[in-house]
Amino acid sequence: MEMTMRWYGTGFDTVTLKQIRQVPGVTGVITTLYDTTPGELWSQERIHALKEEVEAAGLHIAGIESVNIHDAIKVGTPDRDKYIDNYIETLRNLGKEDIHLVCYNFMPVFDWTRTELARKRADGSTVLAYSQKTIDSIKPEEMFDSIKDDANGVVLPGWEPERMAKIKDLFEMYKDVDDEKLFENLKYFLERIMPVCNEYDIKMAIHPDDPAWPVFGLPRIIINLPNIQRMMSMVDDPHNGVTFCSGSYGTNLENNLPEMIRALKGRIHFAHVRNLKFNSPDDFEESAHLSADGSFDLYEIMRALYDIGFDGPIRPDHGRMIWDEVAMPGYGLYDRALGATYLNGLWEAIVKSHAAK
Ligand SMILES: [Mn+2]
Repeated sequence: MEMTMRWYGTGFDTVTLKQIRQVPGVTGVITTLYDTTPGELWSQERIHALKEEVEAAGLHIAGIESVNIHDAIKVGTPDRDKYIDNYIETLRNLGKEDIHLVCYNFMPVFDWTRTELARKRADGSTVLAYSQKTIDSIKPEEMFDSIKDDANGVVLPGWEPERMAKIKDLFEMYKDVDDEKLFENLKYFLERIMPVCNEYDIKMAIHPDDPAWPVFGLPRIIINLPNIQRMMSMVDDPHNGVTFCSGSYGTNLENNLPEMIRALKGRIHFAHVRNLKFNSPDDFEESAHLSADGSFDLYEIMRALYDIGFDGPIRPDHGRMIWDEVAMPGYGLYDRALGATYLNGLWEAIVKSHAAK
């Protein structure tokens, strides 16, 4: 595996490439062109400039998170082909710049959902949290207003204000889209992009829906092992794979994370590893990465990745806000650096314990 950190780009991220370079063992970044909109064509020039900036800092681009999918593609409207054409061209331009991993998601309306961005914990740190009771008591259009004051003034990925202003229209757009329709539209998209993925060896890594169940009545399909297996078999190509995100699949306690990893051998192209602390089955918060601080055994998760021979990029995921840092919720430097160091430590111990046998 290669340890990486997510970086939103100069002007968008409070964390610098220099800081990331100084986290022991981190050699790459997972980045994006944050000012592009879904459906927009990424020029090779802009990708090249981003790559040069990252490489000048002594790092490399290990993958893109995300190239977002336009709603027309997810809904399957008649104009979807023009957006898929742009997506194919973007993939081609990434391939020409020697970038071979793309993370994306197929979630309707909301990229991810949390009810709090700064829940205070006993140690004074703040974390993202989710309460189903809160979701059940508010309307989707109230969701954005309820969290935006805790966003530390930054635009959250998937929660852009201009997008949230259209939220009722978005719900209207998705009103006839159920699980079956969403699978069908995903299949159509994947079938169209696989030729360019094969030509440039680009691994597509779908990110799970977060949380891994329907929210506000919207369909959610990338939520458990049977659904991922369906997704992979309907377009059976090794380039059609997954981002294994422990914090997203883990929202559903029925998902056995190490077992899922073992079952997905060869098709996990990217890993997000973090912990969650469940206070009840429908209330969780994003704890520190350390196993003892949350509900998951991070050693078992890392061991499963080792056992399947995982060799892709991995990154610590959302971190707590600690040491008075002000940053995008979940994406401060300090706790993610602790997370990377902890995951590297687990990995070193696993590797050496195998070598000793
Ligand atoms: Mn994730």
